[in-house]
Amino acid sequence: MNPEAELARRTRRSFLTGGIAAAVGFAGVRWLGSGPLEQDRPAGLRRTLENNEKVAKTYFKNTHLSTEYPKSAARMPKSNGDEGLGDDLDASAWRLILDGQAIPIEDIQRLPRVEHVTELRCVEGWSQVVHWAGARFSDFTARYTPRNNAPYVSMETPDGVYYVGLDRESAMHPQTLLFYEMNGAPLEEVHGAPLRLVIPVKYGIKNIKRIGTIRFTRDRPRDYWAERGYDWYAGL
Ligand SMILES: Nc1nc2c(c(=O)[nH]1)N[C@H]1C(S)=C(S)[C@@H](COP(=O)(O)O)O[C@H]1N2
Ligand SMILES: [Mo]
Repeated sequence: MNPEAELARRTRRSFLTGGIAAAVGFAGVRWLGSGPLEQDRPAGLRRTLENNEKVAKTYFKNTHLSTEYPKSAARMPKSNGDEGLGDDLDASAWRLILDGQAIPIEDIQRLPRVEHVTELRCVEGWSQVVHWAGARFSDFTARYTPRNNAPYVSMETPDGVYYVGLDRESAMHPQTLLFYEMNGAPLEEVHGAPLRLVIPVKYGIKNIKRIGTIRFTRDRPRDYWAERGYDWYAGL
């Protein structure tokens, strides 16, 4: 066998072995309480693989989606919080900064457009159903940082005055959008133009307006409201 073929064969083999080891590891818990192992191995293994699929599907089902409402229920929320919106926006100069890339708004608008009607919930006790349209954060990530698997995401306004820290799982949630339209109209400055985050699995404080910089981080990022006594996770 030539060296490439041999390497390919070994890689395939260790991949398989690894997969089986993982499956068996999983099955171990079940097998502990379910009697004879030896004769049962092929069937057991088969069951395990079926079990893994069930676990994956259950997990998928459990991925909590925030309630969606009809478009007719959407209204403009009051403008609440203007930290980091102090300077007049120069829309033509704005770029989203990510890992040394400067991305114009047009590039984000070219990503698949996604809409949903969900509730913005402020920790102060009010909420408003809003119709948002933009790009999924997960689509943005796939396009601009395809191999990044850092556990946290940090987002800051261009002036660095307002900043949020997010766990990767919530950032990658299918309803988390970088959005540029609100209730069918271009996003207004007071609501975070040119680009803002909607993350329905979190309270309003995490829905940062006028995003300037995005970073993927190993350590938990600082967070404006967490530093002022609110819960860092701020999940709903
Ligand atoms: N840059 C920035 N984003 C922000 C805030 C802020 O002060 N500055 N306030 C947050 C809070 S507390 C809420 S409830 C929502 C309010 O969004 P709205 O003004 O569109 O209703 O924005 C969030 N995003
Ligand atoms: Mo808020």
